[in-house]
Amino acid sequence: MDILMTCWRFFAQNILTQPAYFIGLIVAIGYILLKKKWYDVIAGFVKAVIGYQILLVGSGGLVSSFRPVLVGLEERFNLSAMVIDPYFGQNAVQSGMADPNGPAFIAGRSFSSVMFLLLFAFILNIVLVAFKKQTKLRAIFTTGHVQVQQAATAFWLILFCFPQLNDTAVLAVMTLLLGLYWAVGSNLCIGPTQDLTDGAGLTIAHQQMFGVYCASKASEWLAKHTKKESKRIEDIELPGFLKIFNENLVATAILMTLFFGIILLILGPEFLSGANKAGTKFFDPSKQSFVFYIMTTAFQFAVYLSILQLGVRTFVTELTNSFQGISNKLLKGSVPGVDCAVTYGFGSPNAVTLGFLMGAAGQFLAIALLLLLKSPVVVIAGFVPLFFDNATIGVYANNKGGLRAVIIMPFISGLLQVFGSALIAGWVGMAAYGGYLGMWDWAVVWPIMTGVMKFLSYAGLVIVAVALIAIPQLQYRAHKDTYFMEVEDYQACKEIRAKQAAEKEASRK
Ligand code: ASC
Repeated sequence: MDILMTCWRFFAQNILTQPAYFIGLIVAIGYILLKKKWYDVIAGFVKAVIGYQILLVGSGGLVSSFRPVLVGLEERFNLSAMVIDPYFGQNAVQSGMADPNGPAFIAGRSFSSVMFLLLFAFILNIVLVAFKKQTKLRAIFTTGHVQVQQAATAFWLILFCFPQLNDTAVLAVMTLLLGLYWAVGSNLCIGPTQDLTDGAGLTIAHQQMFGVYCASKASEWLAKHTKKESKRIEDIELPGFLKIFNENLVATAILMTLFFGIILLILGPEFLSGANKAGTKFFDPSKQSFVFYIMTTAFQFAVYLSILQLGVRTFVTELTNSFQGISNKLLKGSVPGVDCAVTYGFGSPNAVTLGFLMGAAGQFLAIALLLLLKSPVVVIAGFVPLFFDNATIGVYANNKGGLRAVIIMPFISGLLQVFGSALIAGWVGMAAYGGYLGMWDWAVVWPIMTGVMKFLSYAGLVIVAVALIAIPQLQYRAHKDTYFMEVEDYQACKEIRAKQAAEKEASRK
């Protein structure tokens, strides 16, 4: 037993929660099943791991180049409030557990069984997909780092609803709810993702899966029900000098220079060169002029975005090719669920930037409203929801509804992230510990689930679980003939659906 535990812990720590190695392992297993030569297996593993590591450099760079802005806004406006960010959320849960005077349902608890949760949820995920004829679930979740963050928040929310549960019972409820959420959410995004990537054979497994689905559907609806067509960003030919915005690097750099420029100018050179609470020197006037500092910071955004896309390109081809081995031999008709940043390698890169900016507009407006309305919980924007939710929603919105949808959907998402997080974190008492996860699903879907379970107790738990189980069944009902074909043979699925749509259109006329 001890040896088994040690092995599991080793696997969980080094692979399951490290998406780079997890994806690498999946690629290697896929190639082995496809009976590739040993050196091709090694090459595939290396490319997948390095590709993912490049993606991490890109996303890490984006986070750090944005830090002065968030730190600055927080201090300048004298906000002492809750940061919405997965890492702050995780810290808040830990502080709550460690605080003897904290809420009774969480104080003194410990959640040491997170590794078991990941194991059970992983097994549950595989079983649900293995029985896909019955469950209609087709996706395997591979992004362990977000599972750990979500487990921490779910632990708090579930104990808030069911404070009487002992450790084993909590683990059982979490396995059920999180396992279902992961399987159902990533399955929901298969359709929109196949459409976006033209059949790359993957889906997203992250923290805004329901958000992406809703935004895709709403964008589709908008495109169908408005007279004036809105083109996809990549199809818009800008006139005159605006042509330069067709080039992604130029567009990102210029938009970001304006955005950063305004905020960094408001903060001012003194503040950024050390006259802040922590004394952090973001900018060194003896080495660089302030104008060039602003330009460098803004341009870095375009730099890291390009790095991130390079990483995606490096590993996605390997993953798509090798997963054939798994989906043909081990888990028939399944797709891997990957980090949302993978979608930035598809569609228009300008949708990433614009989605982020519109999401930021929504969040900043919502925060201003909280301040004006003297809300007891004030939210501070965190970079991860601000960028990774809204840019992702922007990419999907653009694909289904063009530029107009990219302006609307991430903006609404920004509002929801702030208001939803303020409500739930205030209610369950997490706000007092300075952080909440804050990503779309955790600002919208989980608060609803929490509400149902808090008010209806165990009946609520059953309702939530049944609702989650019903979602893939409803998806299947909508496209019985092509539902499984969507992952098994996307091109054929696309043709059939196009034909059906044309027939429907003709009969309407
Ligand atoms: C998250 C989280 C990250 C980022 C990353 C985006 O939710 O915890 O580190 O998003 O996965 O690529």
